[in-house]
Amino acid sequence: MTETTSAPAPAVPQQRQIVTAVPGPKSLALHERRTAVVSAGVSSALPVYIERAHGAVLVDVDGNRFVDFGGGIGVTTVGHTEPRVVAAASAQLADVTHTLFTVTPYEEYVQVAELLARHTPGDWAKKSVLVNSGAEAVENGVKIARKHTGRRAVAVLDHAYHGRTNLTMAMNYKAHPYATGFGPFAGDVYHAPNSYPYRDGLSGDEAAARTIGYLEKVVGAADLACLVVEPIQGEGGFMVPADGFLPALQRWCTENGVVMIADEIQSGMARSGSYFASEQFGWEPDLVLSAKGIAGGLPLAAVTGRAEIMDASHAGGLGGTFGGNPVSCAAAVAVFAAIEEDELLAEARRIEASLTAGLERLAEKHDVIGDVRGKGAMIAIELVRPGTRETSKTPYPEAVGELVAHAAQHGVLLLSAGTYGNVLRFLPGFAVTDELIDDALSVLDDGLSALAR
Ligand code: PLZ
Repeated sequence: MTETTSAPAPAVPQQRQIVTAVPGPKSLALHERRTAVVSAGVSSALPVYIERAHGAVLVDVDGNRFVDFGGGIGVTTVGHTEPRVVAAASAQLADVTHTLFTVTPYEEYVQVAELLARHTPGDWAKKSVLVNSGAEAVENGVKIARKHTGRRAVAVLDHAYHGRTNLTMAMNYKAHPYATGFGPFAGDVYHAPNSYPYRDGLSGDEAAARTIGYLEKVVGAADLACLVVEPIQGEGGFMVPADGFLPALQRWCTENGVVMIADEIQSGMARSGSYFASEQFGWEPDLVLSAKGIAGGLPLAAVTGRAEIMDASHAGGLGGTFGGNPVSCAAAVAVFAAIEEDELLAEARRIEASLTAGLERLAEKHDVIGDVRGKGAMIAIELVRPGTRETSKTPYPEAVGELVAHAAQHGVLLLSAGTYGNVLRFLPGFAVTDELIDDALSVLDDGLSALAR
């Protein structure tokens, strides 16, 4: 709806409150209109239509308030409608909305590249290209690595998720729902074993040896352009790799002239408690991919890395109409400033401490919680069938479905994840207080008790 006046938006109380059925009547009416005109291929996890959002809370058209543990899948890390982000983007919108950097450039793009050079891991000269989406960053990272190495093959890890474009569909682990029926797919993509301590029990060195063994035998280092890895796998289920796994892979890549790329699209931009999660594993990637949280909700993504690799492309080889849009860039500059001013890395660690302590308490009580894992504001539980926690660890996806639905009915927005659909993930923005976390965990506790019945 178009607002013609600029009356201040009403405050959004930072508490959950459910006043209608979920979805409510206005959401149901909108859903009917949507179903007539929006492709059935686009689904919605929770079809409540959101009218306003601030901090940690979403308000739907029926006046229900949800405490948001999804953040639009890890995007609104600095909080919904963060005032500095809104102000910077609004001012930029009025100054210059678009020119296309590859036609006539502007300072905000350069500022974002400077900030990325400063905050991505590694103490070397770095350059960036800005694009629109995570998948586009992955595509460009692969293009750049291929151009730099003159090699063809791309390797990824089992349980990975990298996007929905043609190349990235081939890079994902799960066929369904991402790829089924959408082929033919890009070739020369190889899926190597990952590190999944909860299920493989391997040390970092053992897991790395297994991955490297696969790459050497099945792909051959001489043909491998890049290895693309999420330091903490996102859609796959928040697998935190065993210590030493990522640095061992980087060493092997460096020795073999392979570009190692960190897909930090979900784990980056302060979410994990450091600017980029790679740092926490002692990994300094050749290239880093950012998106999601970088611009506080506006579309922006980046490939950043070693200057000599980033400069491999001929002039004109990289670009795109909307890549590095000035409004998104201005928002990103404000996001970086908010991270510094509000010491948000410490906030991410606070959230990690509250969430993991609370979830571990729930795990003592409910034996369907097989594992509690993650870093910063990126924490998950993996659910296993009753009585299998000490034995087969049999995935329990139905529990995740029931818990997500239970939470939504009580005003808590949670997301599922996991190759087996049995992971419940928490991706809150930093505006979530310890009180809101405890409150959400009490809702989850009730949901877990209801499962057992
Ligand atoms: N790499 C690690 O998490 C996006 C997908 C939402 P885009 N994850 C959320 C959906 O169902 O489409 C993601 C990611 C990692 C790449 C991507 C892709 O980023 O901005 O969605 O293209």
